[in-house]
Amino acid sequence: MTRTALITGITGQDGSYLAELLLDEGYHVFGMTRRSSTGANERIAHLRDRIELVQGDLLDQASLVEALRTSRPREVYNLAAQSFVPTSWNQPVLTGEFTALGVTRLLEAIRQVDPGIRFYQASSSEMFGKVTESPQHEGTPFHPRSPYGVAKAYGHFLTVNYRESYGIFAVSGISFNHESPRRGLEFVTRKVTDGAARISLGLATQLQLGNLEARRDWGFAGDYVRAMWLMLQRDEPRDYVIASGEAHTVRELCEVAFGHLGLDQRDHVVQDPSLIRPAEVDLLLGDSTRAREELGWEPKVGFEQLIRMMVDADLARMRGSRDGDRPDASAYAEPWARAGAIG
Ligand code: F7E
Repeated sequence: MTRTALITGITGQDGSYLAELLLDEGYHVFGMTRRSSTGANERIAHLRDRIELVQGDLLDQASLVEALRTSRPREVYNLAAQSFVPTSWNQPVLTGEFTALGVTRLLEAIRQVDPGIRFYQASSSEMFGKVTESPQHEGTPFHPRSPYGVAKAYGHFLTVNYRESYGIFAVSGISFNHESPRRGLEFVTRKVTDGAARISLGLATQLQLGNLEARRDWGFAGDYVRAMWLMLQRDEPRDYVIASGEAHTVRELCEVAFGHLGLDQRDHVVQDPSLIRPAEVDLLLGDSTRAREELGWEPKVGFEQLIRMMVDADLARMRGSRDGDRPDASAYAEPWARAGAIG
């Protein structure tokens, strides 16, 4: 019998990779999308004839019930959120509505339509925030440092609570930063790989960044969606940390990206104080022993390989556009990568 899954946030980076994985596994894939006048569906354009889209919005309870009734999924992956940390200071209430209360609405809809649905909540290492120990694992206390981190902590605990209260197969995957050529341009990895490629082509000379000393545990999004899927295939629901187990500074990220193009980041990267966050997460480093042992999961793409892959993709995209009519590569920045996307 064909298994059916519903993905919220299917137009985002993770949604598109997860849809590919589930299609490969033989699933019937539904994606929930919000109505928008621009319809930013580029990341799933290549899948459009293989997936079904249903309209729904995490802000609208009735639309979630309807999306579940239409798709009748066995598994629901909640990947939708306001996911950009700096925006969460400008729009803290909206962030809470999508990223925190949206989880309640979706779980309530599941309870109403079919409590047998298996539910994956995309939780975040941002919940650890000002870390009390390193590396961070499933038992490490949370101290979120942004309205986004706080909202994710709510979503995490609500997922645990609905499992404990109602016996729903609901799991929280605590993913550390995960990147790819499909990452939005506002996130630091993609900003750096895009900036380095642009500079190497003579389209820019400088790249303005915030805190270069922040350390993150960066992995490849394509590896992380496999862990999400594996979590819902277990006999018992349990929460897992998904991480590479390696931390690098933003400066090191710049060194790898610029170095791959034969450039020295010191000649191009400048610090812009306006990009420093009101409260920073200085270090995130994950311990995914539980996922490795119980799910048999391990990441396949390492940090340097990931960054080089992203630089190559940005360069290819810009070269492709340069060979065309338009001389300005920025005109070809993929629309989803323009700042402000939710997903
Ligand atoms: O920042 C520093 C910045 O925006 C990483 C989201 O997917 O992962 C992501 O959240 C670090 C921070 O990701 C710039 O201060 C320096 O320390 O790429 P980011 P994030 O905030 O860690 C977690 C796991 C999520 O759940 C989130 O949804 O890089 N940084 N200069 C900069 N960051 C940005 N964006 N831009 C800069 O110019």
